[in-house]
Amino acid sequence: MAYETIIVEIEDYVATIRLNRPEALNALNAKLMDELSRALAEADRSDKVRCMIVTGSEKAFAAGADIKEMSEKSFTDVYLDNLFTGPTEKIMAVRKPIIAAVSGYALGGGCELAMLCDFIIAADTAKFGQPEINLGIVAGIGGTQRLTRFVGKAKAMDMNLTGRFMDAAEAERSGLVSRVVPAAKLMAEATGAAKKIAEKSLLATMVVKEAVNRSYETTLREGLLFERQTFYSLFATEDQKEGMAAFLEKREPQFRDK
Ligand code: CO8
Repeated sequence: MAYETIIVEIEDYVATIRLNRPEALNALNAKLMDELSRALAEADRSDKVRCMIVTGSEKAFAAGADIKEMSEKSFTDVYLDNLFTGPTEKIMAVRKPIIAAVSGYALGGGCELAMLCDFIIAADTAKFGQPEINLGIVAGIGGTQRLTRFVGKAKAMDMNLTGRFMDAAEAERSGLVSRVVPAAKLMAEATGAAKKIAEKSLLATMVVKEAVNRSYETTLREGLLFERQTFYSLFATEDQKEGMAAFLEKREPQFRDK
């Protein structure tokens, strides 16, 4: 499918989706959010894809929602349009793992988009922030909610109230990102991680995503019950037999997603 604001490449069961509005530091306009969410949904359905990467440019993952596009809108417009809600819900519904590979600015909606992915690998140049406060608004797709769960109240308040940026080292210390690598190695690192995930049983990687995300939505006891049921249920799969047999026979497993 042809897109105007993103570039999609599929190789070795990994779909890499690059945000591509260089003239606006990949600012998220309605078209980009629509195309991105459609591309992710399509990759989710494709049997050629087992893991996805969302990335931007060296200078910017995304510098936030498109301020030019938003500036003319009224309450009625954004409320009736459900600004970004549809695409956000679509991204949340993706069941295969998504890695955000972040270089440069990940601000406002850009930081929130990275957090909508399953984990973030950052270049040492990455800068995260929720500077909406400087525009007289607040975060709209997770900057006060997901960020608080990821980095804790103190830093989430600080970032949302002052609008300051967090560099890659602080983001790693705070639990916002899983790894930080030199900028030149970002895509190799993200692709390596995605290929590793793509080699596993898809059933198991999808269950991991569902179970970890469940931990944010429920109590520990309910989450543990959910985990236990999913653990048991994977014993009904051929991939469990194959994974364990391969270990015992000292060979690589051949998972068939069955
Ligand atoms: N929207 C539109 N255009 C942008 C944006 C943006 N968010 N960010 C940068 N641009 C454009 C600039 O206007 C500029 O265009 P031009 O060359 O035509 O003037 C071009 O990109 C390059 O930007 P700069 O010249 O500013 O580059 P600098 O290197 O000097 O600065 C910064 C980089 C610091 C990233 C700076 O561009 C900046 O502060 N950008 C805005 C960051 C921001 O405030 N982001 C939050 C936006 S609000 C938001 O995300 C709300 C999310 C709500 C979710 C949806 C609700 C449901």
